[in-house]
Amino acid sequence: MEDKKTIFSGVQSSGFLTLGNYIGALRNWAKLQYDYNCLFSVVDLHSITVRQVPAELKRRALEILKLYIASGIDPEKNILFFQSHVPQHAELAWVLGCYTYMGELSRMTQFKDKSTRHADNINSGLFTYPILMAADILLYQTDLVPVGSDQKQHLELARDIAIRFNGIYGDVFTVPEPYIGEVGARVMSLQDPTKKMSKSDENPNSYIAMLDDTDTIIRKIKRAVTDSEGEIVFREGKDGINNLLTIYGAVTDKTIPEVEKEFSGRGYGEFKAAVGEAVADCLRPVRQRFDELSKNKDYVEKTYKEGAKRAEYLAAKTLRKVYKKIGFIER
Ligand code: ATP
Ligand code: LTN
Repeated sequence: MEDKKTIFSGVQSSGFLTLGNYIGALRNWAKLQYDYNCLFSVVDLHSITVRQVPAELKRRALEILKLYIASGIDPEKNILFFQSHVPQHAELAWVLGCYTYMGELSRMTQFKDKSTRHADNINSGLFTYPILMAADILLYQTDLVPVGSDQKQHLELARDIAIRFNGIYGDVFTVPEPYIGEVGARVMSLQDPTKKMSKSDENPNSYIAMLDDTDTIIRKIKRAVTDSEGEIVFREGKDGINNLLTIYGAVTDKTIPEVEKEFSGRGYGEFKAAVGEAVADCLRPVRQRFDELSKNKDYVEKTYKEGAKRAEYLAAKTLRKVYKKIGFIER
């Protein structure tokens, strides 16, 4: 690998990727590929902490990998792979679990959230999830991890585990830092704009899927919850309009004041129609590249097989070092 800093990130294969994932993650990752060595994984092992239908899991995982490429992440410049194809993730997770305290895991807010939402399936994977995430990151001697604010606590734990391990055995792991790029817009739900737009939301009208067609996008934006004031300005209490202003700004590369000026004195109907068109224009090329990739199965397969090979080479190197330091007999 070239002498650049290493970046690792991933998305779980647990639903359709949304406009939020595109604006908050994929689109930004594509900009990092020139300055960093990047690994982007579809973290399928993570997604089974919540029950998945096998055929759907398979379809979604492949869809996400294709969306990475369609968003402009070049498989030649970056390592794109499925987490389940690189066995060292699960192996290192076991090891790291022996250096993580129950108390630390109990404090994770995602565990508290998800165990409330899935009260009928509070499995131990849900509890140990952050250990697997730490393994993902530490296996590649990752310097920087681009994640949203909801993942900061998990990243902090990965750092604590790395520091603890290094404290016992010497410098084994690079201690990762969160990567805070340009302020990434946070896209909110179209139906409840106080919540973030989420791929696991039950109501499909609350999100724009990256693969929604133009008519669907326009219809969903038209139905977005706003207010009855009729003024297109970014202001506290106008969560729906603030969200549409943010979305329009993000997809057209304009600032909020520019957008406010553009629509000053115009009605919500006209504004929503413009936002719908702009979002559709932004996602159309991604969808077209996605459709082309879908016709080219061999290329996609070659990409993830090659990605797994390159990832495994790096992962095996770290795991060998870990086993040696711990005192396991060498093969
Ligand atoms: P889930 O709803 O299943 O928890 P999610 O849609 O929140 O999933 P993640 O897999 O947790 O998506 O996130 C993948 C990446 O996309 C993260 O880096 C996250 O910060 C980013 N992201 C997700 N949703 C949004 C959003 N609404 N706005 C901005 N960025 C987002
Ligand atoms: N937990 C993350 C997904 C994830 C991840 C990672 C992100 C799993 N392993 C390693 C960055 C680095 C999520 O739910 N967004």
